[in-house]
Amino acid sequence: MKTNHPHLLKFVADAAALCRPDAIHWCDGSEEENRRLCNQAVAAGTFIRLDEAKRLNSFLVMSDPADVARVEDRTFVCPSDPREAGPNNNWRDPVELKAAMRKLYDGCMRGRTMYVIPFSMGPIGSPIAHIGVELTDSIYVVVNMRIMTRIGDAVLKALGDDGEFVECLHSVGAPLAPGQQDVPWPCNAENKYISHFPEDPSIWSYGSGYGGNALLGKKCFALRIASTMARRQGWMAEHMLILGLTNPAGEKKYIAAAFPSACGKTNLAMLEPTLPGWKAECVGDDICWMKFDDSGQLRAINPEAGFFGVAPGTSMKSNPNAMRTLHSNCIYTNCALTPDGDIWWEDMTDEPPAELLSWKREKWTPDSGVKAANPNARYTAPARQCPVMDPAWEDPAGVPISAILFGGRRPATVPLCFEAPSWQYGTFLGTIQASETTAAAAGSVGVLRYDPMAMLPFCGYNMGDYFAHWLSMPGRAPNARMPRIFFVNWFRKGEDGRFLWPGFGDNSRVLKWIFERVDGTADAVESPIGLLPAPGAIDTAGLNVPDADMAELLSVDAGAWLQDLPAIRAHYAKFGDAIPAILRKELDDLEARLQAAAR
Ligand code: OXD
Ligand code: MN
Repeated sequence: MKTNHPHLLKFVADAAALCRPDAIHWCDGSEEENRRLCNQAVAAGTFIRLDEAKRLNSFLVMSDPADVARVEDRTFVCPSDPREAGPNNNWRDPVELKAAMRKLYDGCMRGRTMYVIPFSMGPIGSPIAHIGVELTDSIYVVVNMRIMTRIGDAVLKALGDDGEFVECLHSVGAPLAPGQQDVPWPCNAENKYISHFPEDPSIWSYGSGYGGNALLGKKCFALRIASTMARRQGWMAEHMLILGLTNPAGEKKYIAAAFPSACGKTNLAMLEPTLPGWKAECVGDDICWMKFDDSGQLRAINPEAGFFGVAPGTSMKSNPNAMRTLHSNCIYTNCALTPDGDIWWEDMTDEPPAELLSWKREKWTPDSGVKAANPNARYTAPARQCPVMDPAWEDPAGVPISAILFGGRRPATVPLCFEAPSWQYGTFLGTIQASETTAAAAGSVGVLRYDPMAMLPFCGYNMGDYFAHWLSMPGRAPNARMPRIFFVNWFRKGEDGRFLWPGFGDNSRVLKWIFERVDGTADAVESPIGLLPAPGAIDTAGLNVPDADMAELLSVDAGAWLQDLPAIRAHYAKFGDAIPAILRKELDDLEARLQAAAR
């Protein structure tokens, strides 16, 4: 046995007694182990090995069509008191839910192996990192966790005999009778549960093998459970990318940005600035943990070690650095297969291949009239392969954060960028962040949904209390220096339906303004919603955006904002008394300023 950790040994023994796997395997995280598991998954028909010359050591997996996205309606947050979970979460009584789930787990790993995955969220040993242990009956989960986190013996060593860890139990919920032939993607589509017990803390996931439902380090631990730990301990667990930006003089600042799912976080995290002399480097594309250092500076780590990126739409045009990350050692989920053993997804190339095997394992041609890849198809890629990783991305001390960005997909109303004059108002802006929904979660696409701080599906407690936690942060450390807060919207459209802003690498122009605002060298003008870039303050040299579009991008239509207010008030009303009074006052003040401007 590699550990004497009594709590860990009991966790494994109890889970084994309940789930009754045929075997237990403690993952060491080695290359050899990974190779063996991938070969096993190929033999089982779960993984398809891609052409080695094109994508070395890489595999395609096609899931059950009933298991392709996070299932928010089957996601439960279960503190003893439902008020703690808040209206943003599905609450179940923890005692009752555990009893119901124990029945499902009873014998659920028969005919399978239970893998024990010790994992670290964040560089092993970092004061900002935390450890979890996931038990799973899915090889897909092991192989993906190995890319997305740091797993194996080194983590067990860091845990020692009494280190704290989050218990994560996962099963696809598909036991095998003796001699029963397995299917390529076992799952239990009718009985999915993604359950969080913050008071333990533990995560119990059942029935789904898909990404965010099954790779429990990601949304379940690093956001839902970690947000409850962060609240208690005075730090922040956020749904944010982290990037480092260096100006032509060689000065560097780190920026974190919270955008709802599939709003281009990965593209921004790996952006190639179009502005000469500016450099952007990636620390992380999805999750950001921030703690104060002794000087009161908020420092951030990316708790993950890989990217679980949305594949469709990723191309040499939209995100060349993501494409350059995908040469080897990746897992592709629900992408299409080319006849020569490569993968493809919509918009990867201008011209689709003449023939493909679709993610549904059906013959596909451009005339098929359906998508070749699932809209939520994913690549799992080691972060270290990304050519623009920041030199400090694995620094255990984290990187100092100078600015936080909020944003979403807003075809109208919200300008290209503006700044909050205070942490309090910036927090308020985060609470009223909204975006059009996308395919990252099951449900309808293209509907405006309020997604405060991009955390609506990921906050592990009452969001009203989460807002209060944000407001409390400046008081959580002596000499706290809070990052400046900005709001951005790359998705503004003209009346003719065209995007007004080119986006992608040109977003560096907005980042430059933000960088210089933090430095105190860029100009801004006051408006009812915050500080807008002064005319000419955004560097548009060499950019082909007509002046009229630029003016529209940087204008505030008070009437349009006023039209949003009833929806914002309805959004606040859902949280009742939990909304801090300070934020209600910010909303009233905003309304008064907008009314004055509209007069
Ligand atoms: C993700 C998401 O998968 O936010 O990152 O849905
Ligand atoms: Mn995300």
